[in-house]
Amino acid sequence: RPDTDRAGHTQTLERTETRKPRLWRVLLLNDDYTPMDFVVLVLERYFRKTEQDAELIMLAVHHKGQGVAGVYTRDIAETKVAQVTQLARQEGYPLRVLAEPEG
Ligand code: TYC
Repeated sequence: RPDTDRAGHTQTLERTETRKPRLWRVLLLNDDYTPMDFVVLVLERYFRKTEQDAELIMLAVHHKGQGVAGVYTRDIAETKVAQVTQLARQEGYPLRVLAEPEG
């Protein structure tokens, strides 16, 4: 917004617009083979859930088919998907984890 000071010089008030990044949900999908304890460990270690929350989320996924492990910016969400998928495969489990944009 231009304005003039006492000397008649144009002053410009600078405004920096910041936009919030789109957030991505990291989803856990149910399957018949991944052990419940492994899913709880993943929720604690990669999604910083308490043991109680991790158990509730794991059971919700087990019963409903899928559930939200956490919500992050895109890079963080994709990194979590890659890390958890790698660990699950290393252990021989078919656990599916994916990221989807929110909103
Ligand atoms: N259904 C699995 C079992 O009975 C447990 C499980 C829960 C697997 C959540 C995947 O995302 C998952 N061992």
